[in-house]
Amino acid sequence: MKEDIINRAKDVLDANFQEGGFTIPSKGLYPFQWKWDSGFIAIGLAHYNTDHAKKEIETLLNAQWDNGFIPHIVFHTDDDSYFPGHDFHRSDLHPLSSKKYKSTGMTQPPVTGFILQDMLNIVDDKEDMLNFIEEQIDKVYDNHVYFYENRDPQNEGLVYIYHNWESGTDNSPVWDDIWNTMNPPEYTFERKDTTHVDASQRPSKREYDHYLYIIDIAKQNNYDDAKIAELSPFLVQDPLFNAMLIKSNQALINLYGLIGGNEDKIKRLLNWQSKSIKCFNEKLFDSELGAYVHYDLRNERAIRHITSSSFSPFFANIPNAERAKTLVQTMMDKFGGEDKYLCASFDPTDERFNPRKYWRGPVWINMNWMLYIGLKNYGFTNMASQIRKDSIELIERYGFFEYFDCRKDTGDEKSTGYGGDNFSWSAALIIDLLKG
Ligand code: 2M8
Repeated sequence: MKEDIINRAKDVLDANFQEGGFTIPSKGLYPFQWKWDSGFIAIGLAHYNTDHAKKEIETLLNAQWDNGFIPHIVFHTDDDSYFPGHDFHRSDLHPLSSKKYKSTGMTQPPVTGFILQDMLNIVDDKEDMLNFIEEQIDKVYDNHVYFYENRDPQNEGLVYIYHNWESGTDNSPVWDDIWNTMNPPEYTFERKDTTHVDASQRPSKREYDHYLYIIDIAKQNNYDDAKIAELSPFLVQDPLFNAMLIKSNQALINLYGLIGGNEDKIKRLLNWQSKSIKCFNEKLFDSELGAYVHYDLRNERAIRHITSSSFSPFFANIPNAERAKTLVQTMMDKFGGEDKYLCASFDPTDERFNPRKYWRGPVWINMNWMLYIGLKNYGFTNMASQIRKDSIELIERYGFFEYFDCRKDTGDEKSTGYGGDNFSWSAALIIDLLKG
């Protein structure tokens, strides 16, 4: 059974690998290279095709801008089956954007640092992988410099995102609080996603108006970070994004340690690290909810809802032992129970929860993978095993879908996985969970 899933997962990844040396997340729905997808995909590939794993990361990092920024989508081809495409995003407006690759002018969670370390841990030929890492690591370091120098206006050690697409958790109910502060124009455009996936599983047209409007403001200012910090109606300190940055900081410290030299960089990373972890714990933990929450920097208030991102600090070793216990209790009370698969992406007890709509409730394999590793490292073995078991069961039951209903019994005989099928990171991370 285990070998069968691994073989099927490899088939998914191989079918999604493109001539240009990158892997699309899902055929039809997502025809380009996405930043955090690439990272998760490289982990799966590292288990059986090191060349493709390296290529995946190299291709992504080749599209880096001269200011260290790494975009969220790299448009390697002129495929017009996705909206909004490169002609809407217009990365060329930024003076330091890549001249060679068209991309978006926004980013995604900074996973690449810890991915490099994971790749090293997975492969047999450590020397070869360490050589590769030595070639690439400064690009990832420069990306962290970019974040701390441009995305932290109050010098807190916490970076902001200026768009919900930067979070990776696109239509999370958390963003509803921000949409309530905005009134964007009605855009006229042709949705492409809903030709591949039922509209009930995707964001609404009105949500897309908000998404496009934020990009328009950034474009009017040529994607200038200082202007975005001043003007964007969306400016959020996201626990998931910052946890990924902290996890990647630590990986860079470890990897530079193995490579040798680079004392100045290690010193700078250590400084960011202690400041970031301290502020993360002081500012983003909500003791009444017993969980970490998002902070709306534009409107200077916490967004008090619990999501799977609320538990991502486990992955980056952020909570102390006492707080970790509180966090697990919250997860068990609200997200757990015999009738549910772990871990819903949004609090199932909240009225905004929707079990089948994208990031408003369904289970995502990348989040489960992170939570599994985090909980295991903290010694919450039962909870970690449950998440691993549930992830494998969902894939066995439904296939390599993009997301899943967390209810074990939906009362619907036709119940299935949701979103895109043959979804790359679901395949990649199941390989890692099964081999780990
Ligand atoms: C989803 O986001 C894209 C926009 O970036 C979309 O809906 O068109 C998200 O789930 C995101 O986290 C993911 O990276 C991307 C590709 O899988 O799809």
